[in-house]
Amino acid sequence: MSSGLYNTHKIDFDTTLDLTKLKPYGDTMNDGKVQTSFTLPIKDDERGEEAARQIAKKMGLEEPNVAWHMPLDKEFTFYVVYGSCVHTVNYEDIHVITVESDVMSMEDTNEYIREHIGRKVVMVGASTGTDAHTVGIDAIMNRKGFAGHYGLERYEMIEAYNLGSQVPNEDFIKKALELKADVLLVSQTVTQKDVHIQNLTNLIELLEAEGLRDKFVVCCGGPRITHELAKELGYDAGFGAGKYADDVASFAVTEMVKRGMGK
Ligand code: B12
Repeated sequence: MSSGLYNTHKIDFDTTLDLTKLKPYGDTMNDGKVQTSFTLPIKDDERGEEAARQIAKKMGLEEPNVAWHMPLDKEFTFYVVYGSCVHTVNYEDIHVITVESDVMSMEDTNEYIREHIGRKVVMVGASTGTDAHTVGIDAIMNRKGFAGHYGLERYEMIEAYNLGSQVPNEDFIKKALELKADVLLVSQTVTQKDVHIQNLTNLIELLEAEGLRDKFVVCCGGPRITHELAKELGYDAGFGAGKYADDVASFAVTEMVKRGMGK
């Protein structure tokens, strides 16, 4: 079964891969193949297909192929286009700021809290400001959790309070004080006109104005949130897609201990 085919492939892979000129991979190294989808506000006919091809070319796709199109309405059409991306990026030059704590399991986090904090940690979460999306904060907090990761309500050593959505920042802070919170968890989904930035900034400004910023570990999350953005806005950490209760719990409890909020 030793496969000459795979060996050859491996050799090609290694010799043609240039990480300073990184491109998408489809079938062969450096072919640049990508699939993209979009909607155009036009009717579904051949002229529309040509418009989709031309748009794809302007997006940097060579030999675009409209693989699928369907009318959404009389004057709106959805397109799926394949093509070869002509652009590259220098992967060697890319550096990102990420959350640095190790991710612990629920059991290990409970044990860590028992050992280093010696009491239950209070975490209060909400989707704040105008944001009505609850699924993200529920994924982090609800007992059943999300995608195989239990939520914070299930952690024996965490008292988790999920305040729901559209919680004004003032009410959020008031409730956090009432509950003697250690950790604040903010979810922001809608990014239209940068409303997430305004909501997130406003919370930090209010905390600072009341001299409360250092009292809490403050984390935010949502599909457009990166750790880098969160830090820029004055948060301790930010968590985006693919992050779960274990990520934020591990970060928050180790941060508490670093800041002397433990035993
Ligand atoms: C469901 C939904 C709704 C529902 C929400 C119902 C509810 N109870 O939540 C309803 C219909 C109400 C809704 C309304 C709107 N929506 Co909406 N909605 C969605 C949809 C389909 C799914 C979002 C979702 O549930 N994702 C699943 C969760 C699990 O993912 P997540 O939020 O990213 O969470 C994960 C991480 O980000 C992270 N996380 C999230 N929060 C936190 C917090 C912390 C502390 C941590 C650690 C981690 C963390 O952990 C989670 C698990 O990994 C998305 C499209 C999509 N497919 O994503 C649009 C979408 C988010 N909505 C959108 C829009 C525009 C709106 C409206 C403005 C539409 C309108 N014109 O009225 C309104 C806004 C209302 C408001 N004031 O907020 C846009 C946002 C676009 C943008 N760039 O801003 C999207 C992307 C759709 C689109 N393509 O246009 N929406």
